[in-house]
Amino acid sequence: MTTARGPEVASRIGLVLGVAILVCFVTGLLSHWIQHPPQWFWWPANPVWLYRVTQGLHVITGVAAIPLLLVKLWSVYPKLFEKPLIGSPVRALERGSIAVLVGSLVFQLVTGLFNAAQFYPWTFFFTTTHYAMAYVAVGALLVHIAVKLPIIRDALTRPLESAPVETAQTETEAGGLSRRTVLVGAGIASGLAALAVAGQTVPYLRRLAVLSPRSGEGPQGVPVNRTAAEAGVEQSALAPDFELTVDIGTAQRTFSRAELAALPQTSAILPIACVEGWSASAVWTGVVLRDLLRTVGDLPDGDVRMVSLERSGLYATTVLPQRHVVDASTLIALDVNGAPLDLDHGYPCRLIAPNRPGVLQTKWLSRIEVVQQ
Ligand SMILES: Nc1nc2c(c(=O)[nH]1)N[C@H]1C(S)=C(S)[C@@H](COP(=O)(O)O)O[C@H]1N2
Ligand SMILES: [Mo]
Repeated sequence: MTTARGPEVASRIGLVLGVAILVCFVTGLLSHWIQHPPQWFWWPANPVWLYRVTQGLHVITGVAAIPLLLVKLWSVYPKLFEKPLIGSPVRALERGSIAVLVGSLVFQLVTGLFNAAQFYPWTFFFTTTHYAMAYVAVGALLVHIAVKLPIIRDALTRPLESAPVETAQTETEAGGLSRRTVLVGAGIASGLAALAVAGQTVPYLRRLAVLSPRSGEGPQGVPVNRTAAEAGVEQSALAPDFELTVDIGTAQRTFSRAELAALPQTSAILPIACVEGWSASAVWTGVVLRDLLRTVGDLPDGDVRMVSLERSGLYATTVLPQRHVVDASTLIALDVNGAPLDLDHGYPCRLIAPNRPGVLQTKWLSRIEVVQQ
């Protein structure tokens, strides 16, 4: 038996894995709440890059956790199959909680990775399942830590290469693999995995983004998540009689693209930060949303719904909270990086608001309406 296995390695890997999971969980909760805000939830419009950072961390820590989890499983592997498999009720409970923990963690990491690659070899709805399973995983993790606390504390306070007598530890006995080697190897594997996805969101790491499906390719220097053809809006977006309707409840007005372009134009440097972990900053130019609303009537004090030319689907409409409606850098963009929006970036006009997930930056706008309370 290679004795580099055991609590010394398991507890140290577990500690780092635990931190990664915690960061991943918290950033994941944030992302979920921004997209499905509970009454009490508050998310600021500034700093504009905050969601870019939290969601980047979500995907990076999730990917970094994969090698760590594998080494963690390896470090305790013989124990997982120790006889009796079930045993006494207490033992059955302990083993059951480990089965739930391992199962839910593997589920979270695999579905998350596949989602980032936009690969869905399953039929359930990703976001709700991934969200619900996060509570299962973290709950099982807390139980696991509580149950193992004496072992963890003991192992962490012992020097790494000290071993209990019954698992006498020498390099040769361990097949040349010392505990330090295992830990350093796990760290390198995890670091490399993190780097391979970090490039899709950290600009100067872009060339390392070998695992990143959308790392900077796309018209006008911005990746595209869903094209106009995929959304079925090519005809309506290019129609010469296109009009954007702005309805503030008490008044309503329509604007052609030329009329929008004739209004005062403002530029803002804002990122598109996709929930899948890629992000890219760009210079957006267009009409400040609150100014556009004011051309129709008094600035309403409610949330505002963005309706796309896209007829159906999850991205056809989104609701922009009031805090973002009144922000001076929330634009109905007509241009990006100095040229009219590419059809795939939302031509004739799209929403771009600060510190919001990409999925809520509605493209191909056809209607803006105040949500009636
Ligand atoms: N109408 C509509 N808007 C949309 C989408 C979409 O599919 N349909 N995709 C969203 C997603 S998931 C992202 S990340 C951003 C990407 O914007 P981009 O393609 O211009 O980079 O647009 C968002 N706006
Ligand atoms: Mo996205």
